[in-house]
Amino acid sequence: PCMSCNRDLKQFIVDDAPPTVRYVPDFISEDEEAYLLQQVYKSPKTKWTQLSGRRLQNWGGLPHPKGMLAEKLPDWLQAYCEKISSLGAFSGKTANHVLVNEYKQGEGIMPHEDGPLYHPTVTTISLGSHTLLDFYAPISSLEDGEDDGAPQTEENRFLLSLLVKPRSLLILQDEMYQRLLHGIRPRSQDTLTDKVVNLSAAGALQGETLTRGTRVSLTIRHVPKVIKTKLLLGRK
Ligand SMILES: O=C(O)CCC(=O)C(=O)O
Repeated sequence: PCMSCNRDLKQFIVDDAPPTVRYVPDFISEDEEAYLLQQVYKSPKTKWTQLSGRRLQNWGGLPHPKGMLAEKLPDWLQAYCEKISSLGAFSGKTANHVLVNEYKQGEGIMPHEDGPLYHPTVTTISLGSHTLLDFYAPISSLEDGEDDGAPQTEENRFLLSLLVKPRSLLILQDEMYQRLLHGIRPRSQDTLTDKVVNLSAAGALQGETLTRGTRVSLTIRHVPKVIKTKLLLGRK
């Protein structure tokens, strides 16, 4: 692993969020963004799965408790997996799985956890549009009388948002990955409040209203448990 990398990434830590958020603005250039969007949209139609509120491409294999039957990543994704991994994001391992999500204006994703099949780090490159990634406290398991009686609505569990701009890299670990849920509200516009904890790092101002367009995100992760196929023998 790259010894200087953790230090290099330190300057990108978002101090006003729980541990640990790194936000790297302009991680890729406009040319790279255009290239990646071109690759996403020239993939076979059959790579897309339509879900409610978004569509996605799965690359690298389907994560499974018994192990992921690994599939070779296309070169255009492998290059970014290696680039991000060389920063030390996956403690020396190389990312081997990518989800491409496409959100049209007004679409989103329900609050969820990413679960135990991944090394507990998620890295995301955003293309095409900004979004707000919202974070929520988990539903409390406290018994009657132990809680404060407030109903556990989504609104009450909402904690903070991160503004992710196009071409940025976001790295979530620790409590932000392991404990909190994340989601994207299905909205066409975002007004930035003091709940957006990385405003200055993202070069934005409180009170600003941003209009969303179509956003494509590359969610790049490491799946530790893989079933190696014959074709992959000899790969690292
Ligand atoms: O688009 C994003 O940045 C979030 C994607 C996500 O949460 C997921 O695919 O599980």
